[in-house]
Amino acid sequence: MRSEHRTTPVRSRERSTVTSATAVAHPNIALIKYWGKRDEHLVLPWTDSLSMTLDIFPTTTRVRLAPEAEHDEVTLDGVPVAGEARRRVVAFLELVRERAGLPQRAVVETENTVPTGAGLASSASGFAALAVAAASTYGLDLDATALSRLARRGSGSASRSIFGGFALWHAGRHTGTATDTDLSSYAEPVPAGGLDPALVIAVVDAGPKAVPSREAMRRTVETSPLYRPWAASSKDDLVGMREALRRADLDAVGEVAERNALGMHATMLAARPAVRYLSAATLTVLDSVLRLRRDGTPAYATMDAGPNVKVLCRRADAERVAEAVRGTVPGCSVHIAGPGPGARLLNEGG
Ligand code: 2P0
Repeated sequence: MRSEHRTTPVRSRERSTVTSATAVAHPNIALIKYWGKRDEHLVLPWTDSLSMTLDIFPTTTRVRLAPEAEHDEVTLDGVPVAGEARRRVVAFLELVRERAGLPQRAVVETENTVPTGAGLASSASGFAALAVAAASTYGLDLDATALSRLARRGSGSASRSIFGGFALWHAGRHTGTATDTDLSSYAEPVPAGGLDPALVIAVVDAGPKAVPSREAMRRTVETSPLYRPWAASSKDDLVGMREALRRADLDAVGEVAERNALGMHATMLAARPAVRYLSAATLTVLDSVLRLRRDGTPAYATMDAGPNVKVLCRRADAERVAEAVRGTVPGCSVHIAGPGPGARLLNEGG
């Protein structure tokens, strides 16, 4: 079902469209995971999720109107994008054009600094930046909540990258009209004052993933006997996570995040056929996290749709954690991230 409603006022095209706009957004790492959609077209998840937006690996996207063009042109790091990736960007632009009532095609130029397709959430920063830049270029006057809903339609996790720091993405109402459910699913910031966290990102493999997360999610929901129990326990995890953030209790945040991520991977391992993103190198890094904890350094692991490991720790311990992780896997690159900013417009040309 198409959602043709307008979520916020749309300015007249004469007054507010610009020739081009550029936006920057950062990836986010979920501490309570999003895994599984109840509506693929509207990108509505089964569960709430909660993430930290990073201060590294920004994506910068420029959207320029191309009045004479018959097709959209999409490039990533200067190279034309084809196939499924292009189809998703064009479908997103169609949604924006439909809401704006403006048929013009666009040139979309994206510069990514995160290894694409490595389970490091490049689609989150990518569609958050695209949502902000495209909304501006096509003259949609959207507040942050509406931008979060719009970014969600490109990629679920992008709804969270609209915001800096910690963000909670509401699964939204499960009943009602498509309009009701669409409006009820968006991200919002979560206060976490007093916490001074870092995520140490161990990239053990920067290559593209074997199974796209979209397909892996679908297979998990449809075939894994562990999916429903995990989704139910994730509700409790979110309650625990919010309480731990409120208390600025890093150990509690880490414990909940680690069990939520391991549970998500358990759902995939039980899917038919199994989806296994965790590699031998992943387990080696997980062992080093256990050793750190045993030796008295609070460090907790989370993994996404890939073999790379993100280790939550105190900012003050980040260098030591990075050092411990770096030595464990040959060729592993390690990055330290803190909480980063929300998506924003860089300029408006025209
Ligand atoms: C997350 N992941 O919460 C989870 C944990 C991966 C594992 O969001 O189909 O690229 O575009 O909505 O957002 C990856 O999924 O999926 C993801 P779509 P997305 O960060």
